[in-house]
Amino acid sequence: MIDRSPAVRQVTAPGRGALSAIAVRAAEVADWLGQVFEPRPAPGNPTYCRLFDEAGEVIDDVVVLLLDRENALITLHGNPQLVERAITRLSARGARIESGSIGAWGEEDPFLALALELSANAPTIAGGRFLIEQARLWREWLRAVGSVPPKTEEIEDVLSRAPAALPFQSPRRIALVGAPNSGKSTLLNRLLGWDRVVVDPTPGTTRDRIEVRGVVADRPVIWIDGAGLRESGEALEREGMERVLAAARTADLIVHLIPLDTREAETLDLPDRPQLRVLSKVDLRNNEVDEFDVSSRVSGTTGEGIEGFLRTVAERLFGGEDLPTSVTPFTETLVDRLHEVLARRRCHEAEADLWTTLAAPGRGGLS
Ligand SMILES: Nc1nc2c(ncn2[C@@H]2O[C@H](COP(=O)(O)OP(=O)(O)O)[C@@H](O)[C@H]2O)c(=O)[nH]1
Ligand SMILES: [Mg+2]
Repeated sequence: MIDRSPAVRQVTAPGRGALSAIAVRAAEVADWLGQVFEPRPAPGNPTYCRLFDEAGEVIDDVVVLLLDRENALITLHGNPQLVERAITRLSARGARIESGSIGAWGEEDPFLALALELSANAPTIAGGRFLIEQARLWREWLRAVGSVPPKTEEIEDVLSRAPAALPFQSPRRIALVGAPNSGKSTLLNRLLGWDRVVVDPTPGTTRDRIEVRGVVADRPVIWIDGAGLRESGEALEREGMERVLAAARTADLIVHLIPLDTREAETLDLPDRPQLRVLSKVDLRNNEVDEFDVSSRVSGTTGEGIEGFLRTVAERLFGGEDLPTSVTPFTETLVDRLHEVLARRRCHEAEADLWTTLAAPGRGGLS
């Protein structure tokens, strides 16, 4: 006999991740969750809720998705202590704690299993919610495709959104480059919201290469900081410059900082990668600001221009800040599958089997 008493289990791998997911099963799960979450989760779209402890204190802001009348999925921040508190709280309300990872979820719904797996990379709840919503959109799209294959333009349209979602699978790498003292480390600390890197007026302070995870428009990114680039410099500094250039050669975006106080836009011999020229230290403003041909103007010291800078970065890397609300490929495999369909069409070959595999890819067939 199936045990119908409430049960809870962690579905993302235990340990560090930006987000975690907990599955809950109970008869009339919305009512059951309504005892500890506010507002009460509603069917349909994922609901933003707060989880309270016995004392009425907030444990975490979470997203609750009701999968059906009995099953719900809760996405919360990934801190293991929060996850433990949430599970303890639910078990105190009578839920059995089950073990096991995604398990059955993967067989029932490979898109949801994939979205959950990737949601551990999502740096914000909105990012996690986007992925879980994508699982539903893909399921619906593929159901419709089962009867009428989409037009080529529709597939191309879906593919055009891929840059908005692929960073959840592989975070984009952004290299901060510029002369020594151009304000790279100050900008990075500002972007991260804490003093991760040493800042000093002595040129050449940052020597080793630093790679650190950050967030741009709800997507995970990796910021790369290191030695400033200049002609002279001792051996140790030159070694540092080599490391920065090596990272820049494979970066998805190079951010070239040109400090306002140098009074001349330097030309650096940078690797041939997508590039943004950014004027830095704009708080030292004078009348010459408009002489520079740049995409953004920032001050790491005052924070001026940071929002515009992040918007520009999001446009270059993701096609904009907004997370798409229609079906979007969120893994390379999904992109490849759709390209295969288009290739078959060009050769006038049958494509039905590709859609069948896409709709029922089996465990791990999508990642
Ligand atoms: N006024 C002003 N000073 C800045 C700004 N950014 C950095 N600095 C100063 O410039 C010096 C070098 O900054 P740092 O971030 O270490 O530059 P890096 O060598 O490119 O990493 C330090 O003295 C910083 O305080 C800024 O936006 N405005
Ligand atoms: Mg530095």
